[in-house]
Amino acid sequence: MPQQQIKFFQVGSFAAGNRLLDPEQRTVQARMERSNTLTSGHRACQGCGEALGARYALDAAMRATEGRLIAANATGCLEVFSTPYPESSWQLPWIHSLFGNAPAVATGIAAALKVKGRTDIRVVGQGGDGGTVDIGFACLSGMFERNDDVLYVCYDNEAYMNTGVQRSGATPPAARTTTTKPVGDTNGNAFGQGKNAPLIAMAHEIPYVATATVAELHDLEAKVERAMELHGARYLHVFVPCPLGWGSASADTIKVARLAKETGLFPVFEAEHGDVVAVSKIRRRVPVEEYLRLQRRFAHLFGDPPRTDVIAQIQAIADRNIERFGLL
Ligand SMILES: Cc1ncc(C[n+]2csc(CCOP(=O)(O)OP(=O)(O)O)c2C)c(N)n1
Ligand code: SF4
Ligand SMILES: [Mg+2]
Repeated sequence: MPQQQIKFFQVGSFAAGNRLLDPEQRTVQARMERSNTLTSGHRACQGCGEALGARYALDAAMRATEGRLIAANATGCLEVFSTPYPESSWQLPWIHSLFGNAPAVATGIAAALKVKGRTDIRVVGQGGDGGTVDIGFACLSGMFERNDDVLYVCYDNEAYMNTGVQRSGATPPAARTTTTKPVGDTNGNAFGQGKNAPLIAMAHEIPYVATATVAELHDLEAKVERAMELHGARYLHVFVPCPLGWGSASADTIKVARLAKETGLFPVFEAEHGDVVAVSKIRRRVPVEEYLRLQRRFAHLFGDPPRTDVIAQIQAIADRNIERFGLL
């Protein structure tokens, strides 16, 4: 079989997409009944958690709505790798407007459908953590407080990946990004900053808030299905490792996502009308070090000598989550 060399970078090189391969070398659908909302040919990096999460989330929403779904997408990797004009990997009505206004665009679509009496068609808004918890946050909060009939999905890879790994309000403490370099007295991103978007969403007392990771795709699908049973504003926050920005191996995306949950650093739960109604328990508790060591963005913590004091601070965050959400 002829070999084609593929490099796995997002920009300025070959990209990892089926479209670059001979038809006989392309991967095929595992299940023919999949709606395949985000189909082959997109340009995400190998092992991209965001591509995986988006595909499963929107496929589940498509199934739940029997194909009557419209998506509004914020600027970010998900939009850029999926839709380099004039191509698109989306197989549903999909609109990109701006970095910060995806919740408002989704609201507008939902309002127009209501006026037209098309209550059978449902709306999803989606974006990265920067588009959601930073620049789009006012639009999102407005969508929540008006209880607009939209499911908004945030794919959290904990930085602005599309523009070269800058810090966002969801970047964890001590992580190295291009704007939080561990130089001088600093250890990467500062402690005591950032925001917890799922908890803020819950404070709006909207019908449904949930978190999920790409390590448990059936759980992610079930949460999308539950969200689509409900009307009004709903929020799903999905933890999606980014091999390029985190310096993790492409093959470790699922492992990294699982460790985020099993350490307690990323609590997986569901909430309705502001109250937690279910948590996904930790099956085998692991120290945060196991999670941190897989990612070069934390490599400065494991030098000589290792920064055990900083690692202990991160462990304290995990321990607090375990206590707060009853994860054991
Ligand atoms: C008003 C505005 N400011 C800045 C940008 C440049 N920009 C595009 S995407 C992006 C970061 C996206 O980060 P995130 O939402 O976390 O998505 P990711 O790429 O990480 O998936 C930035 C800064 C823009 N498009 N518009
Ligand atoms: S930079 Fe990260 S989020 Fe963007 S396509 Fe690559 S792996 Fe996915
Ligand atoms: Mg991001």
